[in-house]
Amino acid sequence: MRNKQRATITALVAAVLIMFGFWLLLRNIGQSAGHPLNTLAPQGQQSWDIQNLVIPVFAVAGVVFVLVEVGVLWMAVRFRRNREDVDGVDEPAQTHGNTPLEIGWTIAPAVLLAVLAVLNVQTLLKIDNHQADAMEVTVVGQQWWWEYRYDFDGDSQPEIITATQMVIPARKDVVVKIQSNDVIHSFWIPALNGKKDAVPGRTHQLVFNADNPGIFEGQCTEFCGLSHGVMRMQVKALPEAEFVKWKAAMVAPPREPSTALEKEGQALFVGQCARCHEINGLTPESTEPYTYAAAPSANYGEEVGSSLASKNAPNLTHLMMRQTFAGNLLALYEGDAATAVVAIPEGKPDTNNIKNWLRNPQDVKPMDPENNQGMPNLNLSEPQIDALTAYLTTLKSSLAPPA
Ligand code: HEC
Ligand SMILES: [Cu+2]
Repeated sequence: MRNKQRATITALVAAVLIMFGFWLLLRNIGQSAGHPLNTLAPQGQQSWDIQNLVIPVFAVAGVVFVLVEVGVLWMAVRFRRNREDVDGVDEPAQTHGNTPLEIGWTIAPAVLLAVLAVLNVQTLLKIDNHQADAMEVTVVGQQWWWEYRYDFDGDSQPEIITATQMVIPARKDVVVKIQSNDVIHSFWIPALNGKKDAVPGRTHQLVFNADNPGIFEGQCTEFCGLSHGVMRMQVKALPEAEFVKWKAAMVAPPREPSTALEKEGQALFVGQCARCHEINGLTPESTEPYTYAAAPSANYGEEVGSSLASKNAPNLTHLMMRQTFAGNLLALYEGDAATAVVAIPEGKPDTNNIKNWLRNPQDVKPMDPENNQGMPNLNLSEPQIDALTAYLTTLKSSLAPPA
């Protein structure tokens, strides 16, 4: 009799604890504020499709889990051997060899899994669906930042190359073609879709369709070396008219430097930075700015055709058209301007962040430039850093309103 009471209490306590665990897990459903990588806060068609699969599957699995765990604990306590029990006399009734029971607990899980499999395959097919005329963006993972190439006319020469912040129109299908330049990365914007690996030599596809304009955070989710943990990215979804504005601004050349300091910075850039960074049309090698090597590309300093530019570093043509840099670690603008959902960012450039980066990039982010991974410390003097920063902050579309 003692066992029976103990078993009931144990089972009740277990049930309460398990429910509490589920509550801890699920209380963030739908909350994106303060949880930028919450997988349970969909903001796009595909992530809703996934959510609509996850919740019922989790509910079914949860019920099974609670029944099994509570049952196991209840039985373990209820049918314990008591100290005064006599072996062979006080044993509980044995159910070994109960055929209906065994057939039952074989068939029930099989049926359950078959139903879940059908739902899974349905969802997998659904999230790959897209409009035939959907916009395409090629995403290239690199150690440790993401590059985006937009080829609107389909001639495999992208018209726009940018980094870190991917810009798309909201409420439209966008087909994302994922590649890698070095090792395996994984592209993951949880608010919009699941994750897909970026594998060298392969192209993997995801479809995005953001419910509303907004900025959605992401993180590389395949261990890719030193700075994997800070290899972040963003998707900025704009209202369609704003996206058209962004596109026009991005294909226009950047503003010309005007002050003496900006011109000095440009000259320094040509001498020190252009061997890695492309600025469309700036150096002779980049008069054909879009002959971008297909992944996997050459290493730094290695000759690419007639060009010495490795093009293995972020394209900086329209640096100030993005709102963050260095793998989304640093803001390019002060205050709210860094997160405003606009086609052409406006506001005060965060020159401190840019200067900190130029002073020593490896202070900001661990990198290994000796092995062609990341940006070296160029030991720039403070006046050089000032000039370069003045020049970098001009790198915004000539269509942008003057600062
Ligand atoms: C040896 C190649 C190399 C040289 C030379 C180099 N960089 Fe870089 N730079 C990189 C790489 C690689 C990154 C990407 C680092 C990351 O975020 O992981 C980068 C990132 C940057 C970024 C951030 C871009 C973004 O969108 O995230 C800026 C700005 C930048 N470099 C400016 C400069 C300037 C200015 C110079 C010249 C003084 C320079 N770089 C010289 C390789 C180089
Ligand atoms: Cu990565």
